[in-house]
Amino acid sequence: METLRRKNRDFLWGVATSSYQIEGGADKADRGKSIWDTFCEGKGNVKGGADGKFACDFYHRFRDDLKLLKELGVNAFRFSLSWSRILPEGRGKVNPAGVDFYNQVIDILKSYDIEPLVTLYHWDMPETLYRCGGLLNRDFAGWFSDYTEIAAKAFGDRVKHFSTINEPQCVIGDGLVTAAHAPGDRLNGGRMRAAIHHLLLCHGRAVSALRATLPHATAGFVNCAIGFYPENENAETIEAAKKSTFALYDALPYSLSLYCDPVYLGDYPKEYYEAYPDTEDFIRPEDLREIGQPCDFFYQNVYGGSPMGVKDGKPYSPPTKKGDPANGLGWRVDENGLYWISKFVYERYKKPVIIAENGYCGLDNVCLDGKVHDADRIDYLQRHIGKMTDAKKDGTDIAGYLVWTFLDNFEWTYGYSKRFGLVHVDFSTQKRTPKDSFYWYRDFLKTVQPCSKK
Ligand code: GCO
Repeated sequence: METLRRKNRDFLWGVATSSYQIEGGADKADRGKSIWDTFCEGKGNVKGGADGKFACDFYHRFRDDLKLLKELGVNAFRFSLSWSRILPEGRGKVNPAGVDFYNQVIDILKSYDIEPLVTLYHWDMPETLYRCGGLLNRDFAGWFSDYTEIAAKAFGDRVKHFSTINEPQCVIGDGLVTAAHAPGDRLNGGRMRAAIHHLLLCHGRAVSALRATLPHATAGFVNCAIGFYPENENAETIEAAKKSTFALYDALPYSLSLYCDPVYLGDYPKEYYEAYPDTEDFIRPEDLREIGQPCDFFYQNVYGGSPMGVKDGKPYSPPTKKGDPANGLGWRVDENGLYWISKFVYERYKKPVIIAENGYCGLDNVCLDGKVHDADRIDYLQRHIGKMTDAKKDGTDIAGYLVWTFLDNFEWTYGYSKRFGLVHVDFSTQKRTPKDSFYWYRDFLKTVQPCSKK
């Protein structure tokens, strides 16, 4: 009972955000350009020609926004650092104004008793480093580790939890293979696989830098997955869902085990070497040791789920039914995904899981009464938190849950047309309106968290 109480007290309840999606302040105080700035300039890349130059203007409004965060009652805030705000050229000269901005954010969080969870890389690569070859250049891992060391030294006296890369699946798949995201490349074959390896090396080198600078900090890696789950609880069906979760997908860069096996188990899946013998061209023997050094948490982003069945001994995906619940992006709403993905990754990788993103995209208009009645989001959160509680009861070690996201923001290629926030943002006036889901989460948190010290 004592252990359970201690664990509950330490549980991280929060919200997650990312730098390019909320900060704005793109031209402020010597921030360097990132690949997302450039990508947004490309015609047709982002809906409505939108960009993150102003976004939620968090760069100027963080004091008020963090006050709102305090009112929400979370004990954790996940945000990412803009690498090019700290190092405008990606390496070399540090920008004191960039460091100062994050110092202020972190100080306020600490004064509110909110744990800062820092993501080092949430997709906004400094443009200059991309021009030097980006992830195709093995040196990139060294640049990432230098940047990590700078961040660790600057913020590590107050930040305990760091994660390295957000969603390698999207960094590679969306950014470097399908060209859907910045930088908009179309790599394939060995070049694509070299980029994957270099990204993993970035993670490994960053963990080394963190360990050397901050022996007490925690490190983790943030993944997304489809969330296959068994449509019934027969052992055979469970096995089929698990197998699909960790299979190498035809769309290789979106696989989970491709990245997580090297990071958490010390080597690529066997099938990877079988399918791609050329991989040895860019994997050096010492790399895997560095990539696979112990991490503290497994950060999992989860939005939906996809059932798996077994018919005549063969796995199959039951077709979606007309009218199945979906969010405003058409993503299937299915909380079983969260239960099973956390269980599967916990069983395989044996690290406490942090649900690092879970949220709902809605229409979220401000109504005549001045409020935003986002009942669908409340329902979504209830369903997912409920499943997370079940997973914990059934033995999955879950250490935190973070709603994606705090403020409506720049939703990548959808620009400002899609809303995931607990707080509505009017992008022409920057007015914030907490949605019904904000108040729901606030009231819910009062029931699960002991009163904060402050
Ligand atoms: C991701 C990113 C977020 C997105 C969110 C909704 O997981 O894709 O981390 O930046 O905004 O997922 O699409």
